Amino acid sequence: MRTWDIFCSVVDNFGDIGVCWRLSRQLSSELGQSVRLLVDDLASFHRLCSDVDPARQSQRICGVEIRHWNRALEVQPAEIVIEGFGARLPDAYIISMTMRQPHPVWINLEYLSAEPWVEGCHGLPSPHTSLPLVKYFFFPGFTSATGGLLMESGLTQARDAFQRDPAALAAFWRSLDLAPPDDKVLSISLFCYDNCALPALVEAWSIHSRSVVCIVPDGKVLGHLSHIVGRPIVVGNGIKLGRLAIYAVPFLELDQYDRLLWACDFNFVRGEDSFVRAQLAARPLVWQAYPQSGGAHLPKTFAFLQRYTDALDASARPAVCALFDAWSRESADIGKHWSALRSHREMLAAHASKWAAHLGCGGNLAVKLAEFCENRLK
Ligand code: TRH
Repeated sequence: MRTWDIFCSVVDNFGDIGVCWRLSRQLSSELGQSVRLLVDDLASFHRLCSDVDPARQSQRICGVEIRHWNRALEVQPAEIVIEGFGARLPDAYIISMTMRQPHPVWINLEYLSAEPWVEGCHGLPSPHTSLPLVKYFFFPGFTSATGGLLMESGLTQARDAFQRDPAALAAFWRSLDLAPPDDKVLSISLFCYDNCALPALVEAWSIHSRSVVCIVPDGKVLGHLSHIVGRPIVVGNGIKLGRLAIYAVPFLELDQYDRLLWACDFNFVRGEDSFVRAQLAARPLVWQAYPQSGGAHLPKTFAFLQRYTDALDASARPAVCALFDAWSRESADIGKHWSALRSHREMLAAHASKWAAHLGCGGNLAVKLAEFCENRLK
């Protein structure tokens, strides 16, 4: 067993803490590691995990020691130090790392990308400019030459059992205060950044050939949706617009959000963690990458699409690519691309299952990370 410090700085969203918490839980509960998770924003963490008490400096949940990372933080470095997404470690902590023998293995856990260059950069060392420390870049990814993806054990079984169990599904919908959608209704979850294509998408859903129910966890998008439909949409209520019903639900706990992805026919996701979880949900998805200036997020989107559609029947490929493209570029043409998908629905559902099964081929991130660090500590 090794000791780990995982530093997480919550920037302006939930992906950083979502990933760091998932990783911490898995290292502790499945790999028996001693994990300390240092988080600078416990209030955001609380939204994903209600057991977290934002007022406490130190607490233990699921075997993980959680510390509030504030100015007062004084801790001795662990054997393995993870910098989640470039979270800048305190200077005093870095100095203490030089005093520990052997020096801790220092990892920068990077953002996920399907781009091919990731394979060449994964695992590269970066010696500190003035101290006898080396930082390694650890890249999540989709191939065995990368760090793989976070996947807790038992995930597939839990997901399959849930998706095959009408009683579990019905109980889940009822837990959201919603009636379980019948087979004729297309259920969609929506989690996205501001997107100028949203009005056109809402319109397409409102005239869809089947009734559509769209579930929206609490967030900024509710304001945009309210503006589009001209009525306030707040948590706990819903509105109807033609064939579309929109329901706002609370921001769900991490594991409940998984269930939402498992329960819906189609998921709109964003960023990094919801994107991976939607793939693991074995349901068709549309992804909005974290928008970057100058469209730097677009190559990320296309690199993923290339992998995702590679094994998809050629007849459905253009429709999927066009929909991703329209959503990523925030195009008002999205409605026609949404409609074009209709004839491929069954094929897409089957493909989503195959893709989810294939995701394991790149390896399990927590296991690979632990091996990587162990090899450097020996
Ligand atoms: O919140 P995000 O936009 O996070 C992003 C990305 O990580 C991006 O790479 C980073 O640069 C930026 O933050 C700063 O999207 P993401 O990655 O999908 O994270 C959302 C997390 O919130 C994920 O762990 C799932 C979780 N979640 C819930 O627990 N409940 C919910 O109801 C919803 C909608 C999400």
